[in-house]
Amino acid sequence: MLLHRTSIEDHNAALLAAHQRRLQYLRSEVPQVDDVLPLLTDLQIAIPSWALGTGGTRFGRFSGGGEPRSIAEKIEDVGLLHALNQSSGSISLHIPWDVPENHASIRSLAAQHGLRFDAVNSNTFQDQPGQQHSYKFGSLQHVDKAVRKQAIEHNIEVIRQGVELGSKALSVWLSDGSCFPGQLNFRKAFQNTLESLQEIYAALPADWKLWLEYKAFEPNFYSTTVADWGQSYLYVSKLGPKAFTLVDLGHHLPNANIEQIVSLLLMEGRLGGFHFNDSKYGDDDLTTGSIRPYQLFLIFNELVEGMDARHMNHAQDLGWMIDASHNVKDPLEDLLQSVEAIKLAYAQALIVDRKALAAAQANNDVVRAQEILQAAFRTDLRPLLAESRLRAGAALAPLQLFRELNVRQSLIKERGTTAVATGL
Ligand code: LRH
Ligand code: MN
Ligand code: MN
Repeated sequence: MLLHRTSIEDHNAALLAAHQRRLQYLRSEVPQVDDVLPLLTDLQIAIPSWALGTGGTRFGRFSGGGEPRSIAEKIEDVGLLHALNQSSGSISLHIPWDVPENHASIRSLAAQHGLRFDAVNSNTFQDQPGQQHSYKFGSLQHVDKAVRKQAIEHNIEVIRQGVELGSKALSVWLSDGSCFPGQLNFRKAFQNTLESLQEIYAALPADWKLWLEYKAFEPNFYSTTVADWGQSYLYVSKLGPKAFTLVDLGHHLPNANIEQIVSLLLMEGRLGGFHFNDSKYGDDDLTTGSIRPYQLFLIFNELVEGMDARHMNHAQDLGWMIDASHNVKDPLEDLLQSVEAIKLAYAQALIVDRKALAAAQANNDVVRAQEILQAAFRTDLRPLLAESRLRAGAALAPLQLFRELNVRQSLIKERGTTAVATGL
């Protein structure tokens, strides 16, 4: 389904007067509004191909229908999101859930929608039909060299696919670990994993990055071989300058101080980027900002401060991606909500009075420091986001327009109700 420009223009025309009223008020309250606008426009959030269909749990899946059946349809869906918000300008493929075949035509379809290819993700956490060795007891950590070799080769193949598509990063998440004490020699598992990663790293093109994700538990419930940021940091610092730690917000033990982790990784030049989602209990993969929006803001607060201190480009120097799953929502609506929440947290962090905060910190004025942060967090910057969309040619209210245009019904008509999503 293609979105016509006129649909967006008509929608914006109808909402314009109310929008301008709100923006004018915001301008009178927040002097930095016009400095923040271009930064907001620049920030693009990658959409994972596996989040475009309805998710599920091991207990079941309830598809809402109209799910993409091919890479082309996944690109079309992300194109639709991008047309609505001009903030979802790339797609991240997961191989072999996605099997890119005709690279040139996939690339040109993406370009037609104004999209590029974000990181490519490898998958050595599931066995694929016809695969010679099983990953039941791990992949890059495996006690059997032949299994490790198979997993290394898969990662190198994923890099090759990514090169064809114009990706610039390989994202590695390992489910490797153990379910019971005694199952694994931790030191050997670490060393095997490191050696395997070194072989993959050696195959990275010069302008590529390797992002190593960590996760505290699941599917292994006793140990994970890349369990936390410290372990990921250890691997990436041993690998070399093109390796970075990737922070998936849902991959921490309860109550972890993620903003502090982010700050230190950034300080050490080892923060690769994010998988945004939200979590109440574990790797819940809920809509970003739906459970702990203040935490999200605090993460962005560290990002803005830390990136500025290192003179980094906010939009380009880190990977920004969603990694979510939607069991009861329309996936596209959910993704629109996540992008909005991410950009809102970013905007709030951008208006923090940094000079005043530094002064409060220098004076140990704890109350003032809290007031400064919460003043930014509690400012309603939604009109600012809407204005950045308006200027970029997107919809003032993407979710509203998505519903007004009955997008899901059109997709169901076009693609049917047969459930097709792959992935978790
Ligand atoms: C693992 C994970 C990782 C995978 C994705 C499907 O929980 O976060 O990023 O690639 O989910
Ligand atoms: Mn993830
Ligand atoms: Mn996850």
